Amino acid sequence: MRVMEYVDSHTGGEPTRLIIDGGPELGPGTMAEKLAVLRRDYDWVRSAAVNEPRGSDVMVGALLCEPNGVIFFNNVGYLGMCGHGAIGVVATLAYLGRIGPGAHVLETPVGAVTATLHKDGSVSIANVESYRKTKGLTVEVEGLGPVTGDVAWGGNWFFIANDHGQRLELAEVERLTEVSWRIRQAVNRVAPEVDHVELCVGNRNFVLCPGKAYDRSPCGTGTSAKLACLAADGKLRPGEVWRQESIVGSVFEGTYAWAGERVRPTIKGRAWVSAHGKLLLDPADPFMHGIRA
Ligand code: PYC
Repeated sequence: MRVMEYVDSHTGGEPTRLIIDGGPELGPGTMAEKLAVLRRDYDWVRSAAVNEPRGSDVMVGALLCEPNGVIFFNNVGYLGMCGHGAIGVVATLAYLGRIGPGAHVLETPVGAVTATLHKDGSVSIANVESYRKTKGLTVEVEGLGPVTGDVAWGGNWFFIANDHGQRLELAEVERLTEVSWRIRQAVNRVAPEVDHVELCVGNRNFVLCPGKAYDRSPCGTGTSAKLACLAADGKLRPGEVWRQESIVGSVFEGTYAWAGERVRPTIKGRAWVSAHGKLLLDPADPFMHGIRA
């Protein structure tokens, strides 16, 4: 029986499952190299931890790589960075008594981020440098017509659209999911790197993640990409607070500082630890490695 100890948390409603013991040994090397080993040799760990029957499509997993590395993943693959997940990791490490208030560096496959645990339990993530790659890309979306948006990097790749004609209400998530999925397919014909779609109305957003689950949190990397676009358009000053609200009503506060032509976003939010347990992987269980499409 293989046993993996985990702690679950949620950040603004979006879950993070951090594997704290029993994960694979990924060897020496950079976090990008460790991710390559995880993907090549131990993808079943990802699937066992987040896919049904032990997880669900909504679950974002994180593998702690001692001393301070973390690799994020989901139902279909791996994430470069994950803002809500990083906040969840910090809340979990605090719950375990491994860290206290102050600044802590987390290494991710796309760069180091600095996480500050505040005394009130909230967490600020100084994210990787973010930027807008393409302004005003118009794609023809099946059943919807032309949709225009920006392609931007915030630790993951986003297509961010403001003029999409959708109501951003929780009651509409099925339609928003379907529409965003079609937008992504259209965008991927010209921008294959994009794997998150972010629909905005003012400060509110709906983010569709790579595996077709929507982000219950305001999406930390999505907020970072949005900040990069606001900065590029001169619509938000450095240090000015942007309150990004998710489709379930949770909020991240974002600010940025210029870093050359890119921005360094800081995202503030709070996570709550919700479970602490052991995943039991019995080799006789036909779904030991989770249900994979
Ligand atoms: O918070 O960056 C984020 C995120 C990415 C995917 C789900 N959440």
